[in-house]
Amino acid sequence: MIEQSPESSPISSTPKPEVSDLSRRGLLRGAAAGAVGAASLSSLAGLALPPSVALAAPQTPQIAPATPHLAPVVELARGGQLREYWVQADSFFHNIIPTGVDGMTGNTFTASQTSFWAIGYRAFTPNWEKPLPGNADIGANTGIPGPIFRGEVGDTIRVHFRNNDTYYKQAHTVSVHGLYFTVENDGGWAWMLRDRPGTSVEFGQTYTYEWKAIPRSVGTWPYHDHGKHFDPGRGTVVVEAGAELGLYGMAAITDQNTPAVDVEMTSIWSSFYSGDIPGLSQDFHTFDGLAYLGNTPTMRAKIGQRVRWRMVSLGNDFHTFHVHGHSWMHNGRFDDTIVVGPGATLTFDYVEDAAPGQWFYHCHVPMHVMGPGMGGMIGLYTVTA
Ligand SMILES: [Cu+2]
Repeated sequence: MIEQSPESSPISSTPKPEVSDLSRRGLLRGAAAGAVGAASLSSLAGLALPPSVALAAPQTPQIAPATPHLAPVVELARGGQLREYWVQADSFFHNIIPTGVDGMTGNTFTASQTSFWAIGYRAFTPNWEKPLPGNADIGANTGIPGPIFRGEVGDTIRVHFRNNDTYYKQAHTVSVHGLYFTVENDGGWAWMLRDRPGTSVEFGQTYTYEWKAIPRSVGTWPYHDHGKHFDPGRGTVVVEAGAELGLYGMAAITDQNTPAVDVEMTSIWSSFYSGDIPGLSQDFHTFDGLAYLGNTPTMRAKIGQRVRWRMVSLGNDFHTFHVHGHSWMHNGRFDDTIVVGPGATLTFDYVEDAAPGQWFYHCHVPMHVMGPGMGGMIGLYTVTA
Protein backbone atom coordinates (compact mmCIF):
# COMPACT_ATOMS: atom_id res chain seq x y z
CA MET A 1 0.00 0.00 0.00
CA ILE A 2 1.99 2.94 -1.21
CA GLU A 3 -0.87 5.41 -1.13
CA GLN A 4 -0.33 7.79 1.73
CA SER A 5 -3.50 9.72 2.27
CA PRO A 6 -3.49 13.12 3.94
CA GLU A 7 -5.23 11.50 6.89
CA SER A 8 -2.49 8.93 7.35
CA SER A 9 0.47 11.20 6.62
CA PRO A 10 2.76 11.97 9.52
CA ILE A 11 1.61 15.57 9.50
CA SER A 12 -2.06 14.88 9.52
CA SER A 13 -2.00 12.01 11.99
CA THR A 14 -1.37 14.43 14.79
CA PRO A 15 -3.76 17.30 15.48
CA LYS A 16 -2.91 20.39 13.48
CA PRO A 17 -1.71 23.15 15.77
CA GLU A 18 -4.15 26.00 15.94
CA VAL A 19 -2.89 29.38 14.87
CA SER A 20 -3.06 30.48 18.47
CA ASP A 21 -0.87 27.57 19.57
CA LEU A 22 1.71 28.38 16.95
CA SER A 23 1.61 32.03 17.88
CA ARG A 24 2.11 31.29 21.52
CA ARG A 25 5.08 29.09 20.79
CA GLY A 26 6.51 31.66 18.40
CA LEU A 27 6.02 34.31 21.03
CA LEU A 28 7.86 32.31 23.67
CA ARG A 29 10.67 31.41 21.31
CA GLY A 30 11.00 35.00 20.14
CA ALA A 31 11.04 36.29 23.68
CA ALA A 32 13.65 33.77 24.71
CA ALA A 33 15.90 34.60 21.81
CA GLY A 34 15.32 38.31 22.22
CA ALA A 35 15.40 38.46 18.45
CA VAL A 36 11.84 39.50 17.66
CA GLY A 37 11.02 43.18 17.65
CA ALA A 38 8.14 44.69 19.56
CA ALA A 39 6.01 45.00 16.45
CA SER A 40 6.50 41.35 15.54
CA LEU A 41 5.79 40.22 19.06
CA SER A 42 2.59 42.16 19.19
CA SER A 43 1.66 40.74 15.80
CA LEU A 44 2.10 37.23 17.06
CA ALA A 45 0.34 38.04 20.28
CA GLY A 46 -2.46 39.57 18.24
CA LEU A 47 -2.94 36.33 16.35
CA ALA A 48 -3.43 34.48 19.62
CA LEU A 49 -6.45 36.53 20.64
CA PRO A 50 -9.79 34.71 20.57
CA PRO A 51 -12.21 35.23 17.69
CA SER A 52 -14.47 37.48 19.77
CA VAL A 53 -11.65 39.95 20.00
CA ALA A 54 -10.99 39.59 16.33
CA LEU A 55 -14.58 40.52 15.58
CA ALA A 56 -14.28 43.54 17.82
CA ALA A 57 -11.16 44.72 16.07
CA PRO A 58 -12.77 46.89 13.38
CA GLN A 59 -14.37 49.03 16.09
CA THR A 60 -10.98 49.85 17.55
CA PRO A 61 -10.22 53.51 16.84
CA GLN A 62 -7.89 53.73 13.85
CA ILE A 63 -5.81 56.64 15.03
CA ALA A 64 -2.53 56.32 13.20
CA PRO A 65 -2.33 53.43 10.74
CA ALA A 66 1.45 53.65 10.53
CA THR A 67 1.94 53.16 14.28
CA PRO A 68 3.44 49.68 14.63
CA HIS A 69 1.41 48.58 17.65
CA LEU A 70 -1.84 49.28 15.83
CA ALA A 71 -0.91 47.12 12.87
CA PRO A 72 -1.78 43.74 14.42
CA VAL A 73 -5.33 44.90 15.11
CA VAL A 74 -5.99 45.15 11.39
CA GLU A 75 -4.00 41.98 10.74
CA LEU A 76 -6.16 40.12 13.22
CA ALA A 77 -9.34 41.16 11.48
CA ARG A 78 -8.06 39.95 8.09
CA GLY A 79 -5.72 37.04 8.79
CA GLY A 80 -6.40 33.72 10.46
CA GLN A 81 -7.86 31.96 7.44
CA LEU A 82 -7.08 28.40 6.46
CA ARG A 83 -6.21 28.38 2.78
CA GLU A 84 -6.24 24.88 1.35
CA TYR A 85 -4.82 23.87 -2.00
CA TRP A 86 -5.09 20.49 -3.68
CA VAL A 87 -2.05 20.26 -5.89
CA GLN A 88 -0.88 17.51 -8.20
CA ALA A 89 2.47 17.03 -9.91
CA ASP A 90 1.61 16.03 -13.48
CA SER A 91 4.00 15.13 -16.28
CA PHE A 92 3.14 16.39 -19.75
CA PHE A 93 4.82 17.10 -23.07
CA HIS A 94 5.65 20.80 -23.17
CA ASN A 95 6.68 23.04 -26.06
CA ILE A 96 8.76 26.04 -24.93
CA ILE A 97 8.19 27.90 -28.25
CA PRO A 98 4.59 27.19 -29.31
CA THR A 99 4.72 29.50 -32.36
CA GLY A 100 7.98 27.99 -33.58
CA VAL A 101 9.34 31.52 -34.16
CA ASP A 102 11.63 33.80 -32.18
CA GLY A 103 9.74 37.07 -32.65
CA MET A 104 12.87 39.18 -32.26
CA THR A 105 15.24 37.51 -34.72
CA GLY A 106 12.75 35.68 -36.92
CA ASN A 107 14.64 32.44 -36.28
CA THR A 108 12.45 29.38 -36.53
CA PHE A 109 12.35 26.17 -34.53
CA THR A 110 10.66 22.85 -35.05
CA ALA A 111 8.54 21.51 -32.21
CA SER A 112 10.93 18.60 -31.82
CA GLN A 113 13.75 21.04 -31.00
CA THR A 114 11.84 22.82 -28.28
CA SER A 115 9.64 20.18 -26.64
CA PHE A 116 10.35 17.88 -23.72
CA TRP A 117 8.65 15.92 -20.97
CA ALA A 118 7.93 18.49 -18.29
CA ILE A 119 6.46 18.15 -14.83
CA GLY A 120 4.26 20.84 -13.33
CA TYR A 121 2.10 21.53 -10.30
CA ARG A 122 -1.60 21.97 -11.02
CA ALA A 123 -4.29 23.08 -8.58
CA PHE A 124 -7.34 20.83 -8.34
CA THR A 125 -10.73 20.76 -6.71
CA PRO A 126 -10.77 18.94 -3.33
CA ASN A 127 -9.48 15.35 -3.43
CA TRP A 128 -7.79 16.11 -6.79
CA GLU A 129 -11.06 15.49 -8.60
CA LYS A 130 -10.53 17.88 -11.50
CA PRO A 131 -8.10 20.68 -12.42
CA LEU A 132 -9.19 24.20 -11.54
CA PRO A 133 -9.57 26.67 -14.40
CA GLY A 134 -7.03 29.47 -14.38
CA ASN A 135 -7.95 32.81 -12.82
CA ALA A 136 -6.34 35.95 -11.43
CA ASP A 137 -6.00 34.38 -7.99
CA ILE A 138 -4.05 31.21 -8.81
CA GLY A 139 -2.79 32.20 -12.27
CA ALA A 140 -3.16 30.24 -15.51
CA ASN A 141 -2.79 26.86 -13.72
CA THR A 142 -1.34 25.25 -16.84
CA GLY A 143 1.34 23.44 -14.84
CA ILE A 144 4.27 25.75 -15.62
CA PRO A 145 4.24 27.63 -13.39
CA GLY A 146 2.17 26.04 -10.62
CA PRO A 147 -0.71 27.86 -8.92
CA ILE A 148 -0.04 31.03 -6.94
CA PHE A 149 -0.47 30.32 -3.22
CA ARG A 150 -1.85 33.42 -1.53
CA GLY A 151 -2.19 34.34 2.11
CA GLU A 152 -2.22 37.14 4.61
CA VAL A 153 -0.19 37.28 7.79
CA GLY A 154 -2.00 35.04 10.26
CA ASP A 155 -3.19 32.62 7.60
CA THR A 156 -2.33 28.95 7.36
CA ILE A 157 -1.60 27.53 3.91
CA ARG A 158 -2.27 23.81 3.66
CA VAL A 159 -1.14 22.07 0.48
CA HIS A 160 -2.48 18.59 -0.19
CA PHE A 161 0.07 17.24 -2.63
CA ARG A 162 -0.27 14.23 -4.91
CA ASN A 163 2.53 12.91 -7.06
CA ASN A 164 1.13 11.95 -10.46
CA ASP A 165 4.44 12.01 -12.34
CA THR A 166 3.41 9.29 -14.77
CA TYR A 167 6.39 9.86 -17.10
CA TYR A 168 9.47 9.98 -14.86
CA LYS A 169 7.83 8.23 -11.88
CA GLN A 170 10.25 10.02 -9.57
CA ALA A 171 9.71 11.20 -6.00
CA HIS A 172 8.81 14.88 -5.66
CA THR A 173 8.04 17.40 -2.92
CA VAL A 174 6.75 20.92 -2.38
CA SER A 175 9.25 23.16 -0.62
CA VAL A 176 8.37 26.80 0.00
CA HIS A 177 10.51 29.77 1.00
CA GLY A 178 9.76 32.49 3.56
CA LEU A 179 6.91 30.99 5.57
CA TYR A 180 6.93 29.39 9.03
CA PHE A 181 6.86 25.62 9.20
CA THR A 182 8.38 22.63 10.92
CA VAL A 183 11.02 20.46 9.24
CA GLU A 184 8.35 17.87 8.40
CA ASN A 185 6.75 20.53 6.20
CA ASP A 186 9.98 21.59 4.47
CA GLY A 187 10.09 19.06 1.64
CA GLY A 188 13.89 19.24 1.32
CA TRP A 189 15.44 15.84 0.68
CA ALA A 190 18.89 14.74 1.80
CA TRP A 191 20.33 11.24 1.89
CA MET A 192 21.47 11.60 5.51
CA LEU A 193 17.96 12.73 6.52
CA ARG A 194 16.13 10.45 4.10
CA ASP A 195 13.63 9.26 6.71
CA ARG A 196 12.30 12.75 7.27
CA PRO A 197 8.59 12.88 6.34
CA GLY A 198 7.56 14.82 3.28
CA THR A 199 10.95 14.81 1.57
CA SER A 200 10.34 11.96 -0.86
CA VAL A 201 6.73 11.69 -1.96
CA GLU A 202 6.86 8.76 -4.37
CA PHE A 203 4.81 8.43 -7.56
CA GLY A 204 1.23 7.66 -6.54
CA GLN A 205 1.66 8.93 -2.98
CA THR A 206 0.23 12.00 -1.28
CA TYR A 207 1.46 14.26 1.48
CA THR A 208 0.06 17.32 3.21
CA TYR A 209 2.28 20.34 3.84
CA GLU A 210 1.26 23.13 6.19
CA TRP A 211 2.86 26.56 6.42
CA LYS A 212 2.04 29.70 8.41
CA ALA A 213 2.21 33.25 7.10
CA ILE A 214 3.91 35.23 9.88
CA PRO A 215 5.01 38.87 9.79
CA ARG A 216 8.35 38.03 8.17
CA SER A 217 6.54 36.12 5.41
CA VAL A 218 5.27 39.20 3.61
CA GLY A 219 6.45 39.21 0.01
CA THR A 220 6.94 36.97 -2.99
CA TRP A 221 8.47 33.51 -2.54
CA PRO A 222 9.32 30.52 -4.68
CA TYR A 223 8.05 27.06 -4.02
CA HIS A 224 9.53 24.14 -5.88
CA ASP A 225 10.37 20.46 -5.89
CA HIS A 226 13.26 19.91 -3.51
CA GLY A 227 13.04 16.13 -3.59
CA LYS A 228 15.52 13.44 -4.45
CA HIS A 229 17.84 14.30 -7.36
CA PHE A 230 17.54 12.16 -10.49
CA ASP A 231 18.65 11.84 -14.11
CA PRO A 232 16.05 13.21 -16.54
CA GLY A 233 17.61 11.11 -19.29
CA ARG A 234 20.92 12.64 -20.44
CA GLY A 235 23.02 10.47 -18.14
CA THR A 236 23.57 13.20 -15.56
CA VAL A 237 22.00 13.22 -12.13
CA VAL A 238 20.57 16.72 -11.65
CA VAL A 239 19.99 18.30 -8.28
CA GLU A 240 16.42 19.62 -7.98
CA ALA A 241 15.73 17.98 -11.33
CA GLY A 242 11.98 18.21 -10.76
CA ALA A 243 12.22 21.98 -10.39
CA GLU A 244 14.28 22.21 -13.58
CA LEU A 245 11.60 20.23 -15.41
CA GLY A 246 8.90 22.68 -14.31
CA LEU A 247 7.87 21.89 -10.74
CA TYR A 248 7.79 25.42 -9.38
CA GLY A 249 5.46 28.26 -8.50
CA MET A 250 5.20 31.29 -6.23
CA ALA A 251 3.60 32.23 -2.94
CA ALA A 252 2.35 35.80 -2.49
CA ILE A 253 1.91 36.92 1.12
CA THR A 254 0.42 40.24 2.14
CA ASP A 255 -0.40 42.10 5.35
CA GLN A 256 -2.38 45.16 6.25
CA ASN A 257 0.40 47.38 4.96
CA THR A 258 0.39 45.85 1.48
CA PRO A 259 -1.15 48.44 -0.84
CA ALA A 260 -3.96 47.39 -3.12
CA VAL A 261 -3.11 47.35 -6.81
CA ASP A 262 -5.14 47.23 -10.01
CA VAL A 263 -2.86 44.94 -12.00
CA GLU A 264 -0.52 42.23 -10.81
CA MET A 265 2.08 40.90 -13.21
CA THR A 266 3.66 37.64 -12.15
CA SER A 267 6.55 35.95 -13.85
CA ILE A 268 8.78 33.03 -12.98
CA TRP A 269 12.13 32.81 -14.68
CA SER A 270 13.62 29.40 -15.15
CA SER A 271 16.05 27.67 -17.46
CA PHE A 272 15.77 24.37 -19.29
CA TYR A 273 19.24 23.07 -20.02
CA SER A 274 19.82 20.82 -23.02
CA GLY A 275 22.64 19.08 -21.17
CA ASP A 276 20.15 17.88 -18.58
CA ILE A 277 16.91 17.43 -20.51
CA PRO A 278 16.47 15.08 -23.49
CA GLY A 279 14.95 16.57 -26.63
CA LEU A 280 16.08 20.18 -26.34
CA SER A 281 18.28 21.54 -29.13
CA GLN A 282 19.73 24.34 -26.96
CA ASP A 283 19.33 25.88 -23.51
CA PHE A 284 16.19 27.95 -23.03
CA HIS A 285 15.80 30.83 -20.59
CA THR A 286 12.12 31.31 -20.01
CA PHE A 287 9.34 33.40 -18.54
CA ASP A 288 6.68 31.03 -17.18
CA GLY A 289 8.20 28.15 -19.15
CA LEU A 290 8.05 29.95 -22.52
CA ALA A 291 10.82 31.49 -24.61
CA TYR A 292 11.14 34.32 -27.16
CA LEU A 293 8.89 37.15 -28.29
CA GLY A 294 5.50 36.02 -29.45
CA ASN A 295 5.58 33.06 -27.04
CA THR A 296 6.26 34.53 -23.59
CA PRO A 297 3.32 36.06 -21.69
CA THR A 298 2.25 39.58 -22.68
CA MET A 299 1.79 41.97 -19.74
CA ARG A 300 -0.87 44.67 -19.92
CA ALA A 301 -1.61 47.87 -17.98
CA LYS A 302 -3.51 51.12 -18.48
CA ILE A 303 -2.05 54.48 -17.67
CA GLY A 304 -3.01 55.43 -14.13
CA GLN A 305 -3.37 51.87 -12.91
CA ARG A 306 -1.45 50.72 -9.86
CA VAL A 307 0.85 47.93 -11.02
CA ARG A 308 2.67 45.26 -9.03
CA TRP A 309 5.30 42.92 -10.41
CA ARG A 310 6.00 39.69 -8.55
CA MET A 311 8.86 37.65 -9.94
CA VAL A 312 10.80 34.55 -8.97
CA SER A 313 14.15 33.48 -10.38
CA LEU A 314 15.15 29.80 -10.54
CA GLY A 315 17.85 27.85 -12.33
CA ASN A 316 21.63 28.21 -12.46
CA ASP A 317 21.79 31.76 -13.80
CA PHE A 318 21.75 35.30 -12.47
CA HIS A 319 19.41 37.55 -14.39
CA THR A 320 19.01 41.32 -14.73
CA PHE A 321 15.36 42.23 -15.09
CA HIS A 322 14.71 45.25 -17.29
CA VAL A 323 11.55 46.97 -18.53
CA HIS A 324 11.65 49.42 -21.44
CA GLY A 325 9.98 52.80 -20.99
CA HIS A 326 9.64 52.44 -17.22
CA SER A 327 11.57 53.03 -14.02
CA TRP A 328 10.50 52.47 -10.44
CA MET A 329 11.61 53.03 -6.87
CA HIS A 330 13.75 50.14 -5.68
CA ASN A 331 15.86 50.12 -2.50
CA GLY A 332 15.71 53.88 -2.19
CA ARG A 333 16.55 54.88 -5.76
CA PHE A 334 14.93 54.80 -9.14
CA ASP A 335 15.98 51.85 -11.22
CA ASP A 336 14.99 49.98 -14.36
CA THR A 337 17.33 46.95 -14.28
CA ILE A 338 17.61 44.72 -11.22
CA VAL A 339 19.91 41.74 -10.61
CA VAL A 340 18.14 38.65 -9.28
CA GLY A 341 19.95 35.40 -8.54
CA PRO A 342 18.69 31.83 -8.30
CA GLY A 343 16.00 31.32 -5.67
CA ALA A 344 15.59 35.06 -5.14
CA THR A 345 12.55 37.15 -5.96
CA LEU A 346 11.72 40.67 -7.06
CA THR A 347 8.60 42.60 -6.09
CA PHE A 348 7.87 46.25 -6.82
CA ASP A 349 4.92 48.57 -7.39
CA TYR A 350 4.37 51.69 -9.45
CA VAL A 351 1.59 53.68 -11.02
CA GLU A 352 1.59 53.14 -14.78
CA ASP A 353 2.86 56.36 -16.35
CA ALA A 354 4.71 55.21 -19.45
CA ALA A 355 3.84 56.28 -22.96
CA PRO A 356 1.23 54.06 -24.59
CA GLY A 357 2.60 51.31 -26.77
CA GLN A 358 4.26 47.93 -26.80
CA TRP A 359 7.32 47.75 -24.59
CA PHE A 360 9.80 44.98 -24.00
CA TYR A 361 10.50 43.35 -20.67
CA HIS A 362 13.57 41.15 -20.70
CA CYS A 363 16.62 39.86 -18.97
CA HIS A 364 19.47 42.25 -19.74
CA VAL A 365 22.08 39.48 -20.02
CA PRO A 366 22.29 39.45 -23.83
CA MET A 367 22.95 35.73 -24.13
CA HIS A 368 19.85 34.99 -22.06
CA VAL A 369 17.84 36.84 -24.73
CA MET A 370 19.28 35.50 -27.98
CA GLY A 371 22.19 33.18 -27.31
CA PRO A 372 23.94 31.64 -29.20
CA GLY A 373 23.01 28.25 -27.84
CA MET A 374 20.58 29.67 -25.33
CA GLY A 375 18.08 32.49 -24.85
CA GLY A 376 14.43 33.41 -24.79
CA MET A 377 13.99 35.82 -21.89
CA ILE A 378 12.08 38.60 -23.57
CA GLY A 379 8.41 39.49 -23.68
CA LEU A 380 5.96 42.25 -24.56
CA TYR A 381 4.28 44.70 -22.23
CA THR A 382 1.38 46.65 -23.65
CA VAL A 383 0.52 50.03 -22.13
CA THR A 384 -2.77 51.61 -23.17
CA ALA A 385 -4.32 54.98 -22.42
CU1 LIG B 1 19.17 36.38 -17.61
